[in-house]
Amino acid sequence: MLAYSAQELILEPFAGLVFAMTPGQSTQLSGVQQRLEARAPVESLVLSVAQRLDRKSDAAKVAEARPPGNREEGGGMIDQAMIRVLDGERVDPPPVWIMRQAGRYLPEYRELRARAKNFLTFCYSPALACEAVLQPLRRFDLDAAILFSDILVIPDALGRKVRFVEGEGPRLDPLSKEEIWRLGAPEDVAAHLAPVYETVERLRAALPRQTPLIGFAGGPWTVATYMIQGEGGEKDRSREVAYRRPGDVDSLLAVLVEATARHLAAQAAAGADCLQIFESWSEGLSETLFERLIIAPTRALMTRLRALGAIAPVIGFPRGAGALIGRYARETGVTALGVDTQTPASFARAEAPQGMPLQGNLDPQLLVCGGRSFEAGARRVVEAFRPAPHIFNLGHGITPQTPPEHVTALLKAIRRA
Ligand code: 1CP
Repeated sequence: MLAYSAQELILEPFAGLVFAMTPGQSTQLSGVQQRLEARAPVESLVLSVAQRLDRKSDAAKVAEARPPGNREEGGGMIDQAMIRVLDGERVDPPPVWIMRQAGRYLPEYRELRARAKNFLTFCYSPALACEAVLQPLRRFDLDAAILFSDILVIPDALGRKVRFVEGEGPRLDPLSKEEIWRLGAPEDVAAHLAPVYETVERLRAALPRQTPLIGFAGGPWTVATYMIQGEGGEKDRSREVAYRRPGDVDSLLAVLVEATARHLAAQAAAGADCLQIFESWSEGLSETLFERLIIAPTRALMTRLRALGAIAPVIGFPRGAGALIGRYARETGVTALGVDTQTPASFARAEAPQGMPLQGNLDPQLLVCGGRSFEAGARRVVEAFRPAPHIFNLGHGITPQTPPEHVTALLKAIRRA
């Protein structure tokens, strides 16, 4: 583990990139910096970074081989409807996946979960994690699979203690001021998370080619709130810390940007077809804080991800961002915008850049209820996003109370819309 001290840590906002560097770890990044200074062509920069980071060269090669919207393999085109939408095409009926589609609402998931010692062991067991991903796909005709993992594997990989309390959710030891400077090196997270990439590789081999695999990570601020408070929720404490100790929080975000970029790039290199950033705690921020804690770190994350050679489309999901979703959509560099339950589709369409793919946003509680009004609600969502390129989803994750047969009814309703 690498120890940061306040004197050693330099925050280097350079050409839109934010790097956390210590003298000991700066060799790799200073090479990038030198190339930028020498104004090397962007492609050669991307390739040289890619070649030096194991697996990344694969992603760079895919960049040349993959025509937009499709993967080419053995001379044949692989048509993935969701990837076509992410490339800007309107597809009718829209492709569908469901946030948290693997999980506690499925009895077979609960049975599988009981087999693992704890939740993180589950996430780091490729056989169990693959099974969790495939369970909802066996039941439902979904248009995408999502990796089974969690946003809190990043704090775990950075050396923080993460535990999942039955019925309560995740708990971490709140990060003290001093501990912010003693986190593990963000460059090392991919080694710790190797079992996750093995899961991605196995899934890509197991899934039908037309089913895209979604990789994911938490947004830097969302993960930071768990690390600062020890539990979820953009509660008052994280905001207070952001005001009182801006240097500490900005440093934490810089470490998370680097760690998350590497984690997402490794998922793409292992075979993830697209990526989602879950910024689940975007709510309750003033415009000034939103700019500092969400927009700037996400923009740095996107820049870094692309510099690492990952070309996969990225869905940004700033849940609770409200009136600020337009700034998020325009300024972070994400490919597509995830829209939460309370945001009207018409507002998202007006605020996002023309033609940006949108994802969302049926109320998960309506899916719990089922029945006629739910089917009409699902069709209304489809209509409301027209004519934008649209991926149908819930406005947040499916809840454990949802009867699985309501998902079957949902797919039917959308495909009749
Ligand atoms: O014991 C269990 O089974 C715990 C339930 C559970 C599951 C199924 C947790 C704990 N995480 C997961 C998997 C998970 N987490 C996935 C893959 C499953 C899928 O989507 O099919 C994903 C994408 C996540 C992402 C995640 N974890 C988010 C972002 C999405 C969201 O809901 O906003 C967040 C905030 C977390 C933290 C977390 N992990 C687990 C829970 C219950 C929570 C949320 C708790 C809270 O509200 O603070």
